[in-house]
Amino acid sequence: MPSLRRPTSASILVSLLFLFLSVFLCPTLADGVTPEEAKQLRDEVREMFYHAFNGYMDHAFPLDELKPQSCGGEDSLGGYALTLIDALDTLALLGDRDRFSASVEWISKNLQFDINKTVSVFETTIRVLGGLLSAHLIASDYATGMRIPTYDNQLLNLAEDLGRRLLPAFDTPSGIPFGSVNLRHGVDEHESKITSTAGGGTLTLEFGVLSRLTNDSIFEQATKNAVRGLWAQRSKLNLVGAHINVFTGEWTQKDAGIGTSIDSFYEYLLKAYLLFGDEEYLYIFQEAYAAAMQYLYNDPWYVEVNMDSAAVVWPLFNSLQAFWPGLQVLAGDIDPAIRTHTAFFSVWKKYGFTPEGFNLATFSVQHGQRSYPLRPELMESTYWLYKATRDPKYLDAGRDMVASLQYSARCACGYCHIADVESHKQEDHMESFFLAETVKYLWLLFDLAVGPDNLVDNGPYKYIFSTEGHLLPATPEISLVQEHCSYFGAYCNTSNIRQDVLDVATNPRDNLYGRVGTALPSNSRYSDSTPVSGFIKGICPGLTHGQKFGISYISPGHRAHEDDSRNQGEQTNGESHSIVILQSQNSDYSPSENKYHEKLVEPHERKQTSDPPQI
Ligand code: DMJ
Repeated sequence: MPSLRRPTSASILVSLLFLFLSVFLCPTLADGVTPEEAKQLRDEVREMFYHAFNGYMDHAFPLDELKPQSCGGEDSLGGYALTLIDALDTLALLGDRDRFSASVEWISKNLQFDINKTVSVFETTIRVLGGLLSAHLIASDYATGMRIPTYDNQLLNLAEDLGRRLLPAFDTPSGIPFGSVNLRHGVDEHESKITSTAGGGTLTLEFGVLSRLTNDSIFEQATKNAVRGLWAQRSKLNLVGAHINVFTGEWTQKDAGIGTSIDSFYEYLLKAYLLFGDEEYLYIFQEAYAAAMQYLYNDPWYVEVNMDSAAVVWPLFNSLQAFWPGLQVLAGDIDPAIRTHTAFFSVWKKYGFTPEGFNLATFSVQHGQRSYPLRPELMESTYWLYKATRDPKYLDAGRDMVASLQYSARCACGYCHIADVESHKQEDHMESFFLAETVKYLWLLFDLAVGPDNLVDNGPYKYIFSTEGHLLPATPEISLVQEHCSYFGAYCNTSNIRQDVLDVATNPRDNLYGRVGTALPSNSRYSDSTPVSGFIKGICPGLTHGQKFGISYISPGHRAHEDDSRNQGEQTNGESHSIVILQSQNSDYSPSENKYHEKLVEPHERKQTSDPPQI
């Protein structure tokens, strides 16, 4: 029986002392992250980066990846200093001019892709091609503050060479690429014809940027065909499966979900639109996103269902799903993002890490999916939600993640995979994405809290993150004027556009960034009389903040409210969320006929209408 004795004065004194100590001496233990602590955490994350980066450079380089426990290295992808390439733009983001330029110089002199290696098209694209392109765009541009004076497009040349070596993979009847290709000999005779949806549908950003930098549309076209090929095989419910035969178009794995094998397919639909302004991607994203929210979302979790029947097949959280709330922030769908992040973070809190699989029926770690291979997805969503809401609880979450990594994953020469989230047993491996993404998003989170002074949050361009966390800037060269003209039809109509805008718009050498950019191509349908330009997106009067800066999600039921707010002028919450305007779901899209695409990109049609179309 518990004692009911009255407290003695000694015990009261002890309690008061404890209270004093906890309030005045350790404020951060019980409270949220203070600004001073955010600074310390940012610096701690920077130190984490260097512990791992130096460990890689000292013990593994030029092999692909570090074995952080045994302080060795391994060639896990193609044998071309993968971790260094993947870490390049993080070095630049951290302002490490010396290591950034030394690394660019080494890669320029030593890297070559004429090797007899069969590599994953997806991994090579997101890690190597993306890493090279991002570093090229930083190293070649004064505005980034990290320009390398001696740099002469070496990384772009390497990227182009690599891109051409990957192209044979796209030579399939469906346009969906083979999963692997030999960098010297093309596709192996016995190569598997089965590709994952993420593998075939997460190439558009890197290949699109490559096309725009090299003025060769072949890369962009190949990856767009791949997306069209995948989307053409969607089910009646607008769901896609996990694996597909690239010759027959038949799904060999029909489980639809937002995680494993599919995740970044959704991500690149939206981001390709945001970076390139190509509305075909937006349209597909809207349909795919609406279906995901209808059939996969089980507030606040997501399940996997059969793509035809929507019957639940796997009531599982898998750690790759954790990017989704971040994507929802970009899509402006914040409320479900907040709830889902809270749920996903509760799994992290329970174990100190997220296991690869967590069973939602038993609320326990899924058998065989017990590891945490240093994945970045939860950090990524935490950064985006903090950026959108400035709710300090996301800083607290980030602090917990840093604490787990420092306490349980840090090892002799870097950070170790966690083999089992319950025992925290370490494994001797460090994926290159730890430096490309995991640490990058944590650093950005705390830097944002300190008052951002970094390339992404305070730099010269809007940046889109690739799925590997690589920074792809919306420069005039990449976000071509021509594509963004389509915004003209989406949100503005001729009577809405101020005359001064028209005057400026007729001079294609001016652009959103106030510097000379891409001139309209001579064959452009806008090059003669049509006075439109990319920056019209930001200038039509009466647009909401979200409409000016991106896209934002509103359900059809909220349409009236959105119209009201447009009439009442801009309503900002201080942050530039993107807005997806969700369109009616009965589409007549047919990739083979490409009817819908033509409808979307034909601005002349829409220019005539007085109201913004309901897209
Ligand atoms: C990374 O290579 C990318 O984020 C990819 O989209 C998913 N897998 C890893 C990180 O978990």
